[in-house]
Amino acid sequence: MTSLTLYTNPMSRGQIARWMLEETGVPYDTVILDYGTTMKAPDYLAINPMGKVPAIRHGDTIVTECAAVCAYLADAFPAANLAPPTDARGTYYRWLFFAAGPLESAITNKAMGFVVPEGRERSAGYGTLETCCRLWNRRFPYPNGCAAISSPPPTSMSAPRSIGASPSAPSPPHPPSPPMPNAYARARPINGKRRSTTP
Ligand SMILES: N[C@@H](CCC(=O)N[C@@H](CS)C(=O)NCC(=O)O)C(=O)O
Repeated sequence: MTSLTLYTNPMSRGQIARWMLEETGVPYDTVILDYGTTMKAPDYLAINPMGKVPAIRHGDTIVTECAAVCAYLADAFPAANLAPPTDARGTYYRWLFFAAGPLESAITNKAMGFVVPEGRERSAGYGTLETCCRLWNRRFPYPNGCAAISSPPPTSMSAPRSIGASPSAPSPPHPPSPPMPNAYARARPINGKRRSTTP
């Protein structure tokens, strides 16, 4: 069988790749890298010159970038039924790239305090964080979605934590959730264990 390895750190976006690997149902190895040391060492830079996680190696193929890893795994393991048929991928690609591009940039910029100068939104790929979150929540109306950043000041420290919001910011009200997509429903460890053959 072709070898499959996840390079990650438990406190990282590597958990996105980990989730997808679990969904495939195939065994894989895990290599845990430490920030600033093994992640920047020559051995790993040969795999991902960015010195970032996650990355996967599948045989001779290396894939980096969470969204690319997810799309690659869905294609590499079609029996897991994780992607729509190729002639019906418009919506799939649209939101996969939306999450990896505009939404991620908007959230990162917010977290780091970068502000798009007034009137320059048309040149920023994500426009505004508020627009990104509104569209995301409209398409995926689940609790703890992407919170409107312009929400009023926190009223409760126990408010649910939402993507792109400060931990104490209250989430805006959401409509009742539709049935969970299959991938969410199936995202449970098998027999309480991950499929990784290494930690
Ligand atoms: N665009 C990349 C982002 C990867 C990324 O920024 N990973 C962080 C951890 S969440 C990292 O490895 N940081 C280590 C560093 O830059 O030194 C992806 O989607 O995979």
